[in-house]
Amino acid sequence: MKDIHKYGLLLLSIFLVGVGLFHQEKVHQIRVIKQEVLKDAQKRFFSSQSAFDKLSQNFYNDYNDYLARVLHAVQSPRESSQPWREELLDRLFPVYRSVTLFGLNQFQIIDRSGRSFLRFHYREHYGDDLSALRPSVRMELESKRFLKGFESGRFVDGLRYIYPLFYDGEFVGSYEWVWNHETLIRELRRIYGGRYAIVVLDREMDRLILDPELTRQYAIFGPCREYRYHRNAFRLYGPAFPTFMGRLFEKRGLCARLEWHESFVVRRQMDGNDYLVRVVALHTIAGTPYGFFIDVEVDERIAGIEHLFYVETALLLLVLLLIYLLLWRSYRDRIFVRTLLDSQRDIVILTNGRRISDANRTFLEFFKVATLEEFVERYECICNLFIEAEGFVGKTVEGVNWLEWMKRQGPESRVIMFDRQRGEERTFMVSLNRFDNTGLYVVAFRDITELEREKRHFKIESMMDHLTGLYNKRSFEHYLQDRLKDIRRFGQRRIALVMFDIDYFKVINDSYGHQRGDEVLQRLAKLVRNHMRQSDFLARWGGEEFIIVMDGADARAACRKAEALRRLIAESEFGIPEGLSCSFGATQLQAEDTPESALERVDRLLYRAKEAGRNRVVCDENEVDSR
Ligand code: GH3
Ligand code: MG
Ligand code: MG
Repeated sequence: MKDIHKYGLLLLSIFLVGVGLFHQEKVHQIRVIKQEVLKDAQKRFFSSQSAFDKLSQNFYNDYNDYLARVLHAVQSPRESSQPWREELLDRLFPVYRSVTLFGLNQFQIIDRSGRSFLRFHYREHYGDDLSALRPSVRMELESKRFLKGFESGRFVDGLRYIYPLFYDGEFVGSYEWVWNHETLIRELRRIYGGRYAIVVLDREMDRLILDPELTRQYAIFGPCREYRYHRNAFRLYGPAFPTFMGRLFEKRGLCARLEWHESFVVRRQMDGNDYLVRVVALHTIAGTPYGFFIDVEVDERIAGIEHLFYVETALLLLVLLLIYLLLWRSYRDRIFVRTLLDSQRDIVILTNGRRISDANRTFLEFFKVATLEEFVERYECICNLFIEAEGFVGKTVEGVNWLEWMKRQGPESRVIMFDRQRGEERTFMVSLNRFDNTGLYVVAFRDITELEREKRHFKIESMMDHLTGLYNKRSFEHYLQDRLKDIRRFGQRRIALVMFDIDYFKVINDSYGHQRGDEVLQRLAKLVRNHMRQSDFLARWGGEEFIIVMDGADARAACRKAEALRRLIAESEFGIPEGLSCSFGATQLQAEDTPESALERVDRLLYRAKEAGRNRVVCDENEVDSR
């Protein structure tokens, strides 16, 4: 009966497991999406550089040999380098100018010792030792290969391409192009749209910038303390952008996460929007941390998944609640039915006539068993406990199973079973109700023992005369009828009828009162009864008239018996001075007699006795005068 709690716990576990699975699925999907969008951001960032690659490559194809020749020439000891600088400027400035239209920010030629030979973007400034300042220049001197990557410089920070120059197979120097952050972001926005930023480690910048004053012009503080934007790149977005980025980054220690210097994606909710913040780690040419490329996009996919998770969870909860409600209702119904059954005083079982499927508490109590299983083990079928008796249904009736028989018999079937509690047989009235179409019946056994007893009692009561304790007129009539039937059925049987009436009883009543009259009637009844045989039937016919049916007596014997009674009465004491006498009529019953004819005859004889003076017996053939 604690089932409902078990089901509740089960449903709760299902819910928790379900939510766990949904959550796991959600986390997995979000992880996949984050990986995808991060890859996507990286791809965007690097594929947007292809235009710069192409420009650099074209320049390399067109001018590499020329530049190599010039560098070779200027580095021979006899030559003065200044005229060569002039020539390079003259010849390449238009090319440099056209590339700056595409966003190139720096073009510089470096000699084989790592010194700046010519800056197109700052022509007056040359000859300084770059290898001491920038690791990329040192790397170039060692590797003598094409290098590409980020690096901070003293004028420009950004994406740097370094091309080696060879003359006759001999390394003579290199040249580099730098595309600054603004250019990169412009290109990204041109291709993809969206909001991007590049932040650079503060220490990377400060270390190299020529003039501290330039630092302030050149960079402003980024979203986190150690990072800066380039002012020009940041100009693209207007003054609201750094505030927006700052607010995005101030939440949940995002700045701390930058310290790991790894790419990642986070989701941030701000101002009612879900943002995906994609952070791609950027490295310098030397492989050291440079900064980050940040791509901010309004998220819909992850929000959709989160939404789906809540919908799934809510649906699961709803379904489980519904199931619980249904279970609870059916549990309530079951409890109700069980309580109803157990509160019955009838024995109620569910059976197909052989096996009991269910039983109520009264059943268990009556048979003194703890469980139905115990009963089945001990007795198998309830019908094994039916006591065979006339008029009662037994285990089988005329070869038919008891239940079958009761179905045919209708509602009046009765059985007797032994009550182990009270140690007596009890009578039951059985009612059947079809349970389903599998042959199961709800069978109720109503204990009618008390009812039967009462019925019997009332029957007896209705047959007796209260005052004298003799049978009454009704009983007598039944009895007479039976006796007459016996005569007809069995032929010559001798049965006689004697009727007697108190003489002058009215006078007794009148003289001593009704009470005394009653006492006289009682005394007379007792007296006569005590002188009757066992087989004689004595009844009060009415008033002060009595009647006797004498088994085995013919007219003569009846006559004799009546005379004996008359004398006995006349000689007995009744508490009244004058004593008592009765007049008698006696006759033998005939085969053709009806109750009416027999009574009429005996009544006539009694009347004759009265007529003749009372206190006498008048018999069928001859009158006996007793006086
Ligand atoms: P008879 O010799 O002709 O039979 O005279 P009787 O007075 O006995 O006859 P009757 O039929 O005139 O009177 C019968 C009386 O019996 C009348 C009635 O009051 C009385 N009686 C009938 N039943 C009872 C009874 O139960 N108790 C008492 N005390 N009197 C009864
Ligand atoms: Mg009388
Ligand atoms: Mg009378």
